[in-house]
Amino acid sequence: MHPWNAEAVQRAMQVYLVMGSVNTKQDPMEVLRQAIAGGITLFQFREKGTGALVGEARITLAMRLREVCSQHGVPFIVNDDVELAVAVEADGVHVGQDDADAALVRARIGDGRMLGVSAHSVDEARRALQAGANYLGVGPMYPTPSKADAHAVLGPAVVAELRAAGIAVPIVGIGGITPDTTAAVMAAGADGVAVISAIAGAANVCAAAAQFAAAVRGMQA
Ligand code: 3NM
Repeated sequence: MHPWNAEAVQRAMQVYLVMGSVNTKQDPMEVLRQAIAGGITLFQFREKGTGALVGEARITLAMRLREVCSQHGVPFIVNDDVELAVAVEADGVHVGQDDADAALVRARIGDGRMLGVSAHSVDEARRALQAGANYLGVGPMYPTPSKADAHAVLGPAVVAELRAAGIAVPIVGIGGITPDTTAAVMAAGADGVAVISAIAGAANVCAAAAQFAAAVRGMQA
């Protein structure tokens, strides 16, 4: 059976942690372990921005974080680097609109890995689905401190717009989301929330992840 059928992908979207070494003052391994203890459902390795690791150090960190995810049965996705994803046997790849062409990524990774694509409109969403995306990352929901080149804030309304246009694929909202705003993102039709700073930058990572998990589950039928 295909490991990433829509139901499995949808479940993985619920509390989707995105992190690289620049997103935390703590040891990323420990942050990931704490976040898993708190209930995250997927991890995306995103080693980007000022001060990001490169070369061997980046690959080594990816391998270590991948191992933690494997130990706990948490899907591991690599942001915007197909070769790294293949090298560390990641469960998938996520690409933005300015990254590699989604159809080429799908061709490279085959059907066994998850493909996530960022989309900001119905048009981008349709093209992503044609390229073979398993899920869409939609944002920014709110102003974000974590992405210098973020798109203008779209708000949860864009998720409702995608659903109204008949886009039924799993959607994860991203950008400035907190436990308090999670309900609004879910109510608009998202399957979960993708978060950097409110989890990776929290003093108590486990508690922060658990707050998101409770907020997401509170919104499920
Ligand atoms: N992508 P935080 S917003 C990586 O809108 C990323 O596509 C975004 O970090 C998008 O939870 C974003 O700290 C940063 O706001 C999310």
